[in-house]
Amino acid sequence: MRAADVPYEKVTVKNFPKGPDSLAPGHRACQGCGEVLALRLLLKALGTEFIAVSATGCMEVCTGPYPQSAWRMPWIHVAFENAAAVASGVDEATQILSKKGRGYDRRIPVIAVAGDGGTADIGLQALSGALERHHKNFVYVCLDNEAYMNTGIQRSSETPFGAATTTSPTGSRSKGQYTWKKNMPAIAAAHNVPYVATANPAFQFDLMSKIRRAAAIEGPAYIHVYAPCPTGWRMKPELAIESGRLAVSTRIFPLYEIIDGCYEINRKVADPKPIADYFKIQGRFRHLKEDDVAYITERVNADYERLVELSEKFPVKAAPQA
Ligand SMILES: Cc1ncc(C[n+]2csc(CCOP(=O)(O)OP(=O)(O)O)c2C)c(N)n1
Ligand code: SF4
Ligand SMILES: [Mg+2]
Repeated sequence: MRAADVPYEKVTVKNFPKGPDSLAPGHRACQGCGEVLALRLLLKALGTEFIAVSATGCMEVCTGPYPQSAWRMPWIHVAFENAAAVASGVDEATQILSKKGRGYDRRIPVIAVAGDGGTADIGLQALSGALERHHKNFVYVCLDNEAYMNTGIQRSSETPFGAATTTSPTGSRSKGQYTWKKNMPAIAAAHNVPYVATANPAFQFDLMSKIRRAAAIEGPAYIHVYAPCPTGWRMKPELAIESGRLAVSTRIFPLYEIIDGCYEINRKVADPKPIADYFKIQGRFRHLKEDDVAYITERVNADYERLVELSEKFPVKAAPQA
């Protein structure tokens, strides 16, 4: 079956999952952390019928200080670089056990979770292998807070152009990060996987529906999640959702899906807000001048237009009616 035709239950106001959160309260994330909010919503959408694998990073450190765990399902903490390798092994093992009548009598999604450093930098090789091998029940979630936050805000290949971090500082010789974000959704899609999506906790129903869709599709899936980090972004803790909304309305972080290689933009932005609105609530961009912002705006718009072009040339098509 085409991935576009696989049925799944969207999350709406009416059917919002009830019951206790799959991520227990009392974890140690910073006040206003958008990354832990995204994780909580993702797990809530899935319930507890899955197996989770986490790379080292903020979410693992905050939720699993030995001997405690906030994860209310089987959860494996692995090294920084190998969440995808371990999750793919768990997927194969559960399938073999099931075939032998010693495992589950239904499909069990295996969800690998890692930060941007654990995904786009050190874990990229393991992720590429897992996507290429086409594991059936494998879903990979990158929580992108745009730096190595757990170890003190070092730049990663997902840190946006111009952002200040401790290793891309500002000063007379530097304007912060000088490279553009690595395009992880495009890299994942290049492995010919059936499902790739971007998501954002400010759009909670969209985010929760996407993880359900990813888990329902047979084959590897990749979701790249915008994860606002007030501590690392030098932002007031109450602004994580506002920054998420602005990331979409300025076109900085478009919401889209790539299904069977076809593109769908989930929130079209015909008339984008000024990127300066997004930058002014985050201290990491405080040093940027008007011409820097104009330079970034040009690139952001060009990237968005390319996405629009792809969605027009290769649209996700509904299945023909029988
Ligand atoms: C091989 C290895 N190198 C470095 C570290 C130290 N380390 C642990 S977490 C981390 C940063 C994690 O960054 P990211 O994946 O973006 O997750 P975040 O904390 O930002 O959510 C680093 C460098 C490690 N645990 N293992
Ligand atoms: S450093 Fe950032 S991502 Fe990590 S727990 Fe704090 S707010 Fe969340
Ligand atoms: Mg990070």
